[in-house]
Amino acid sequence: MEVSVDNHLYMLQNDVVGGALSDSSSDEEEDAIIEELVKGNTEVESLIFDPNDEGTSDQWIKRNASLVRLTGKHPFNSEPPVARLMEHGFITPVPLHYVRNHGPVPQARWNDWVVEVTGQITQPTCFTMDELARDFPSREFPATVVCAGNRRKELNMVKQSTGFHWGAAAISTSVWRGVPLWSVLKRCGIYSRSERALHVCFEGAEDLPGGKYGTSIVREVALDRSRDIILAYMQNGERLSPDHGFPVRMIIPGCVGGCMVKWLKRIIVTTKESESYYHYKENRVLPSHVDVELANAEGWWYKPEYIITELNVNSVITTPCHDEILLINHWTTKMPYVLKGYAYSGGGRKVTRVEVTLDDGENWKVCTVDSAEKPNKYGKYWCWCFWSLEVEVLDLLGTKEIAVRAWDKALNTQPEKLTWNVMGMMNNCWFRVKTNMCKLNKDKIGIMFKHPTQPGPQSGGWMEKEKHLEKYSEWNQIMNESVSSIFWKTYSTSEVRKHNHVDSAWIIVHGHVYDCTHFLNDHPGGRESILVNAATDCTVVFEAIHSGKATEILEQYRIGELITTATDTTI
Ligand code: HEM
Ligand SMILES: Nc1nc2c(c(=O)[nH]1)N[C@H]1C(S)=C(S)[C@@H](COP(=O)(O)O)O[C@H]1N2
Ligand SMILES: [Mo]
Repeated sequence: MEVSVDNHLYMLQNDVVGGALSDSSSDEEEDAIIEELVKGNTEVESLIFDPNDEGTSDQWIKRNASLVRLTGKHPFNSEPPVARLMEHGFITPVPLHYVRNHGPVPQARWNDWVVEVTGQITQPTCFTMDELARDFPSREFPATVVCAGNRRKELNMVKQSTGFHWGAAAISTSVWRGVPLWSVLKRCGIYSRSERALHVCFEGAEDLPGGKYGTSIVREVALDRSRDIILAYMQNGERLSPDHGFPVRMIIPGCVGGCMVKWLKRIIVTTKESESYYHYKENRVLPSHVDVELANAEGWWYKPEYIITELNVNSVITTPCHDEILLINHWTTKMPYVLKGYAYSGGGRKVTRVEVTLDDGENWKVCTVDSAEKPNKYGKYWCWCFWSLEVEVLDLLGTKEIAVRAWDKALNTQPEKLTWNVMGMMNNCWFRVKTNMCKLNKDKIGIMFKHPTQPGPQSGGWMEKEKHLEKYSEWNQIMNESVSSIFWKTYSTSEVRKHNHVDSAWIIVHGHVYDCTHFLNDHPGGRESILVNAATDCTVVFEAIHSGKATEILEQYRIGELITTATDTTI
């Protein structure tokens, strides 16, 4: 029953999108259709002042409460529940768009924002927002934004990387409007054939622990009209929202989200690539044997060949969803079941094939692929697509695992096994959903589906179970705790609670007490992320964010053990 209702919705959605944006429709028709899609979508996802933002520098921003927070209260990094993301189909409502913020959101105003274009150009210029919006022709088109860390939690289950736990929903699609980058650079007189001006750097507005957020692309890419690179000031028909870069951000279709600088303040044309800390320390895939120490010792961060620009081909199963139960009985075994998900690739390469295996790669079934967008005039595709495959419930009964892989126009496909890398980037191994038989009651059985992970601190994926079994036994843990309380000073919860400010910031992790005061200014996540959690137990969120390296550093700040007494808990 549930299966068929769900299918029906999906069909409706794709009829509208697929039919509407097919090759035959005119530009006006397309505009009208995009408008309809956007309108239908934004109304259903509400925005509120989230209590989680209270006391942080983002408390002025309204957000959607269903987003899953991946780094605690602050900074705001979140993804939508994947089922909810898929419900909306091709265009993601802005409130549900995943968010990746390295720090506080700048409180910007349209009227006094300027974008400075500077460096190796003949006419350095500062543009106001009105000038950008009025004095240049604009382009509007749908483009999918994906974080290079999408699906990182699967890698983290093998070994924690330096990145936090993205699930499979660090991806969203919007209709963006903005000024083509080439036209801005041309207006400012970028040298046409010069050895000097090789890179175009972008810089954001926030002050972060590592300085300004910034990255760069090479001049040829920046000026390549087939790439549709824009300075975007509208998303889904409205001005940008604070979390997505208001008033203006870069959109570099087909590339990783990390290239698309938000709250854009400066464009610098230079002989050298971006010198931002974030350009070097993020958005790279280093070889598997390289950890933080080796990367520092041997300068791996600075080897240009490991930088990520274009997205790789990827696909994910979204139906069945995690923990979905499919009832098995005399009738249902003969019924069809429709597997579904999304797929994308980078560089404008179309997803040309999606395949599902029910026997660990022995045989592959070819899925139906719905590419809702029309390619640009250079034949490039900037958006995700949706795939589906009808199987019989009986087929699902006979398998332990459903896996998916996609192919793109260049015949790139996804690897069977994951490739661990220190920053946990670009995971695109086959997405595997496990099936478990379960007894629902005396005479009812079902298949329960398990996704590899659940995003952020949420537990439940099949990879997490495997990891948990490997970890120390409960007995060891109890022993450790009782032994350490003999050697360490002990503190009550009410004592710890007093240390919640800049001059004394304590935290509790796994029942140990840490004084982080002297680490505040060195913290790669910023001092605010510790301060908003000071004096509380942040075990779950600490574990979900940090690498082994961070755990080592944390130990230097241990001052004692927490004791919980009956009186304490009633305070
Ligand atoms: C003394 C205590 C702490 C230490 C030693 C520490 C250490 C680190 C380190 C080394 C990183 C870089 C990533 C990595 O190597 O894992 C990091 C990032 C981060 N930490 Fe902490 N941390 C501490 C406490 C906290 C607390 C209490 C929170 C909040 C619950 C927090 C939130 C974050 C965030 C949000 C990031 C940034 C993640 C990103 O933007 O990529 N940290 N921390
Ligand atoms: N100024 C600035 N730009 C930024 C970031 C940031 O923290 N600051 N994060 C980057 C990363 S890593 C990603 S994945 C995308 C996310 O865009 P979104 O939050 O609109 O989804 O923005 C990029 N641009
Ligand atoms: Mo990202």
